[in-house]
Amino acid sequence: MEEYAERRERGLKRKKAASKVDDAKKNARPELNNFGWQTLGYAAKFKFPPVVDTIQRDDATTLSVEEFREKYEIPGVPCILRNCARDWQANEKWTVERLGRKYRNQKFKCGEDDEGYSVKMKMKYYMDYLHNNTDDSPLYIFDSSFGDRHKTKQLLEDFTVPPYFEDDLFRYAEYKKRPPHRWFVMGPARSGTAIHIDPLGTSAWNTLITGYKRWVLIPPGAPKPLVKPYKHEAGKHPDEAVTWFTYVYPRVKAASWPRDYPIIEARQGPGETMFVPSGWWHVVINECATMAITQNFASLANLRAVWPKTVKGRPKLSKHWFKRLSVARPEVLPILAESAPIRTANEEDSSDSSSSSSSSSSSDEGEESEMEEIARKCGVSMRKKRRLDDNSKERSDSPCVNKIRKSEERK
Ligand SMILES: O=C(O)CCC(=O)C(=O)O
Ligand SMILES: [Fe+2]
Repeated sequence: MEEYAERRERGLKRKKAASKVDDAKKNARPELNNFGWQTLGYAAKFKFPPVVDTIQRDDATTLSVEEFREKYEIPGVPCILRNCARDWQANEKWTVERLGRKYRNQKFKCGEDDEGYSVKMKMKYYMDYLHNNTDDSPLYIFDSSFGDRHKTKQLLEDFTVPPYFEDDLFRYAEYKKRPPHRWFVMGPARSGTAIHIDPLGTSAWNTLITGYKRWVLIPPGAPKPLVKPYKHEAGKHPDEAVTWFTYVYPRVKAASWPRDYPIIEARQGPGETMFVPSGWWHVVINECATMAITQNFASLANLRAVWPKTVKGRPKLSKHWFKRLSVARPEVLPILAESAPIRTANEEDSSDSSSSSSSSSSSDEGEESEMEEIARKCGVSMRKKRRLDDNSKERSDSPCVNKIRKSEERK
């Protein structure tokens, strides 16, 4: 009798997990409702290509910050650093079993719905999914707010930012205003990240704690149509790593691949930290269940790329960041001025029409302060714009930009 009750209990729990997983799947990928999640049979058919590893590796116990800058960051050379994570508690704590148990009732983001809102799942249901799914391209936990939630922020104690990446210039922005910058990443075999360039010209580091990841990196400047699956290949999984490895990987390996864009391949193992420089295309697929931590950052080496993209894509943030940087790191102002996007005549306001050398010229609006002039040269205007009508509201306040911001989270 006892046994029957236990079996019944287990059966009910399974059913509940299955229904929670189903709900998340429906919200995250509604386009698969009719097509199905296992239609392509990848769980049985998808073969990881033979291991090729052409990335440079270096040892964090002997590589100085200055050497890292000279050798990798400034020239924009990807590398894998060993031993950055040697002392991390994550090495003991982040096993699938332990972490799955400790955070079993906490929700993690595993997708986004059509409106751009997070789709979340409790860890205990995701664990069931991680072990049992046979999906072509499984749901992937990619969570940027674990550090802000009371019950999951303890994860922050399990790792530290390696010294090479400490000088993140976005840290000068108010925490709530800065773009999402760190992600807890977990997923089963075949999950991964489709080919992309990280947002806002940032660079990234990605430390793997458990499992193995396959990476392909393609140099900046490679045209999008060259690195993405063709339309007829994309099917129902246009933005999935499995699709890339099925259709595009054979092309990047072929003799016809343009010499201008030599690819780098890597098989990242536990304890290894991948450095992805600004502007590099990259695609990642998990060979088995993996757990990783990744952060994006702005630095002296990539600021020339990050600043103009921030001014254009996040005007309000750029203004705030400019103010903070000019107090905390005034030495970067020449870099901002040098890399500021060129403004079209439409974007110039009347106060801009006077030449920069004649800052003494005054107008009805009053004189331009020295700081205002520097700001203008950096591509931001410190002057309050007069509101003409409702449409004059900052673009970044509109709901559709919120959506863009949300999807920016998935690097
Ligand atoms: O671990 C992954 O899936 C790759 C994530 C990524 O693109 C990154 O860390 O920049
Ligand atoms: Fe990325």
